[in-house]
Amino acid sequence: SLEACYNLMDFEAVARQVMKKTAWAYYSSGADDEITMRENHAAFHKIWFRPRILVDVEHIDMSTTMLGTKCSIPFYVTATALGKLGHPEGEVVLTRAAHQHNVVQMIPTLASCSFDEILDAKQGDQVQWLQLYVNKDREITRKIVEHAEKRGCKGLFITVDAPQLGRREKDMRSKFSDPGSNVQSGGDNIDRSQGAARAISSFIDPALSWKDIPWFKSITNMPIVLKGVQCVEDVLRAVEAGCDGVVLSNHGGRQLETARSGIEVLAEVMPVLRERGWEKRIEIFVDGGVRRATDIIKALCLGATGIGIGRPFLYAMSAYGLDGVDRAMQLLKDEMEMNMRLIGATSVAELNPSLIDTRGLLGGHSGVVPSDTLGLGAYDPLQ
Ligand code: HOC
Repeated sequence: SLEACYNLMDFEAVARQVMKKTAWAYYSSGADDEITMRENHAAFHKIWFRPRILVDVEHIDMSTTMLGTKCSIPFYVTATALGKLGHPEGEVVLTRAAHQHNVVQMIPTLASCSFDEILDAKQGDQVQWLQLYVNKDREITRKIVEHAEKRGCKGLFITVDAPQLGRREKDMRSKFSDPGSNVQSGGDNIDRSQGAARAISSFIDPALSWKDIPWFKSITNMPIVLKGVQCVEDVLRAVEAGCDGVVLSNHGGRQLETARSGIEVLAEVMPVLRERGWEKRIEIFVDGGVRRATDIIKALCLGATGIGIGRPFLYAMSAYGLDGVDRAMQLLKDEMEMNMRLIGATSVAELNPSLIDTRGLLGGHSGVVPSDTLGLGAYDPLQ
């Protein structure tokens, strides 16, 4: 039952039971042997806290500013495709929950609902950003961007880690027939025999490059954020290109296998930005593997501006609809307040690198394949 869900992993366990097999395969799959997907979460366990005692922590303020907008909490609903695979109403369920908790929502290009349905579901001064897959036909992209800006979106997140689709074998094995309806920009000339991801992604332009950034800047006044940056060199290049932010992300472990976790890349990026005095020139977001508020707090200590959460909210929605996402967000908020108290930090601004020990994270990689892979990749023959 809903009340028996005490953390984000509990929703995942319920979703796995109740979702259609093909839908579960699409949401849960990662690339190849799913090593990066697992590492995304595991990397947080390599960071330990160095809390401060005897700080007056009666009042905790979790508010922050992201891309110039005041937000009540530093996590956001990141873009995930095909919301109707999990719930008949799709992404608007996430919009409603985000409103209830004053959480920012990133609208996915590959949503099951239309953009306007998601934009219409927005209430009051709720903040939404747009995630963009860049179409081979730039006029389509231009129209999407202009429309989103006109309808009040406050940030443009251009996905840059997917010039080609990663191999999600779990998804490929499931013979996909229902793309969750209404997928935008995908066209209908699609091959549905190799999983959901392949079916919806053929319009995406693999020729997208740094040369396109000035064009994006010329067509919108929204802050521009590159989503899927994976090393400090590209963060520096994004600053030089005039981008407002980057998301350190490997696409939930669904694209390049053995790409590093976002949190590890964050630990590489922040010292270099600080050394150059560039940390105010660009906002650094991170996603991937976040399941606990302690994960969020660790990223904030390292210097992240905001933390994206994708699958957990999809699972909560798939398991219990709006009530599920509502509870998932509340649980995270409660965890966050409690853990900030236990660390001895009363505001997001007080979270800093001295509150964490990152030696375990920075010790390099063993190259050992996690034992649960058993050489079978993502395939579970017992399922
Ligand atoms: C080459 C395009 O984000 C997913 C979605 C869609 C991926 C498109 C990749 O399944 O991760």
